[in-house]
Amino acid sequence: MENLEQVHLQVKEIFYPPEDIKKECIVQDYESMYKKSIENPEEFWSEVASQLHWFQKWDKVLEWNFPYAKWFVNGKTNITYNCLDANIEKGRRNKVAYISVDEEGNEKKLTYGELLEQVNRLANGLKSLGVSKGDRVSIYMPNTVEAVISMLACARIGAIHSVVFAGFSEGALKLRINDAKAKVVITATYTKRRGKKIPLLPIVKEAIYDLDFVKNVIVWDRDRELEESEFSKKFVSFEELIKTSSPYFNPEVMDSEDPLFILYTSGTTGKPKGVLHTVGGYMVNTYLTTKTVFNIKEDTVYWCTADIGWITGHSYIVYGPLLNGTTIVMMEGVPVYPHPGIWWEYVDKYRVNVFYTAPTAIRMLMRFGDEIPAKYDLSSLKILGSVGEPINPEAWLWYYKNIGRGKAVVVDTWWQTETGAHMITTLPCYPAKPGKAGKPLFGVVPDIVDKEGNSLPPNTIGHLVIKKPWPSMLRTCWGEPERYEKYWKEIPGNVYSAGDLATIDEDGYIMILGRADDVLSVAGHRIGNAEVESAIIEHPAVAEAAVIGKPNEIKGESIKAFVVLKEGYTPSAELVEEIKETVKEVLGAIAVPDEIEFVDKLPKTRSGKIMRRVLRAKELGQELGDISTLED
Ligand code: 6R9
Repeated sequence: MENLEQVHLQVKEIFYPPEDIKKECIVQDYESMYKKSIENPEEFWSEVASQLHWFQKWDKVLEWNFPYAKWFVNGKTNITYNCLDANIEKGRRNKVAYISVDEEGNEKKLTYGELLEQVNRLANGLKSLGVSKGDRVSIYMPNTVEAVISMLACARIGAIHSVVFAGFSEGALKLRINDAKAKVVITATYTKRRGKKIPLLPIVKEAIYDLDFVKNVIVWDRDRELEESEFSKKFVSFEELIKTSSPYFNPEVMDSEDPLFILYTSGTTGKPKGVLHTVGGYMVNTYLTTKTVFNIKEDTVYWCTADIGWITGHSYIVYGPLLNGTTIVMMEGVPVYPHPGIWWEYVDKYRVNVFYTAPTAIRMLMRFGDEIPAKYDLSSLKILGSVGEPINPEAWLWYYKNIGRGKAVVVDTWWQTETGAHMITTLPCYPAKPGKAGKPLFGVVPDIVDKEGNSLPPNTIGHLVIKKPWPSMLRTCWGEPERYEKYWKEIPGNVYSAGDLATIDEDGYIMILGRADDVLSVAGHRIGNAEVESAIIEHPAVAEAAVIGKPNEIKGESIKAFVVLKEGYTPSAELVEEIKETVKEVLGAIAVPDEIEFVDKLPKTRSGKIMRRVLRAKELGQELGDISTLED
């Protein structure tokens, strides 16, 4: 199996949490708390959910009608009540909720009181445009607090938000707006990257020009550069809407199982899946995991470097930390601009205690040398999180030594868009093993199985499955229930199949090795092989394409495409550039292949399926494996 080399790379050392951190841990006794969550889930989850505000208490914790789950049945709440009003009731009105910074050191601070007011105003604004409960709103925004306000305003009125990463191009954006049939799109004139303005509004205009169901576009005119004439009945100003709407709004009473958001993620086909999360279970589990994994205290300063366009941004920049009343740093920009110490400069400046990032960023920053972080006072750090892809022991150790200075713990959190919240991770109260994510979180029952669903012995590579429903699980795929059911039917035994390969050791630590299916992980971003292939085929010269991932030191994987041209076309450097440009237009820069090779034909099965596995093995000089189904 691929990735086996990683198994041999593992560090044998075990890292115990420093005494002062261990003493402060919210969870002291993981084993007994975990045991309770499995043996007595009703009681366990009731206790957790009771720490939050409900307009009406649930009748039953779980109704499991395979493969459909209802959590906190008949409970009524609003997640924004818990994110905002409840914090104010607890005396946090003047506590800073967000410090939203850009690359140039410009910051915008918003207290819980101010955030509530802004959210209420935009909620009223959305209502005035005719948006109501159940309507979809697409959000295509920079990674700033304005994006958070947009998400919360939707949740406040019960509209379903669908955030689209602002790095996606108009093709990807259009597909998502169209699939969700969004009534309104919220966007900004631009986002900033490496000191440059990257326009967003023109992309939205192009994406929606023939989508009649989009009634309004709300535009945050960041530099007030738009002419009067650019606003119309359709295009409304974000700032005006906020300014002219009332600051009071009674949150919509939501059923626990009402939808909260859709987030599109890559699967094995060309079309991304609209993962749907609902209010109650997602709220309870993002609250609990943020609190216990990051050990949130009243004075914790927390920074997650993700983008709100991904699930990590949803659960751990917005909902989880707000539900815990935390002070949250968020940044617009890249980790190396204006200099490769910018993150550490901000950790130092804001005295960040919890820092949560991706292995690809760590590997990139490592390359600039140990002297860069050494210039800053990073002594405030207590917990260092990792997410998005396996963290190789080398990067783990660098993070631990050069950022945590041996005085902070590293938590490697495995989870997915579909799981909504952390599933497997080390907790700060028990020792970590570099390269291994750790043990299951509360209520999570994982197993490593073969394709037939048989449990495998320790240290054997198999498929990672989850055997019981959990509160923040996806409820369906938007408009495609059969794709949802596939997660539970892929492997026999009524288990959720994560699509990852993993092993478990004799101490119960799980190590994730990577995807088992045709999904790439490029710089921690999930990209479907088929998605890139369909984008390549949009180029008029291309007859067929196959895409594989190649190991890459920094990005985890890089994309290589094999392309068959149509009759009459000859390979050229210009064609390579044109094809790359096509992918950039259709999907966005993150999906552009690093390498394109022209070939005469692609290896296929007799039924005509492209065997990417064969291409990959050939490319990497590995054994071809079973090729008995190969056509010729
Ligand atoms: C949260 C997020 C999910 C896929 C997942 C796996 C990989 C995420 C990981 C990890 C190893 C970790 N993944 N965290 N692999 N160790 N700590 O990334 O969601 O974008 O849906 O990706 O990412 O392959 O299946 P998402």
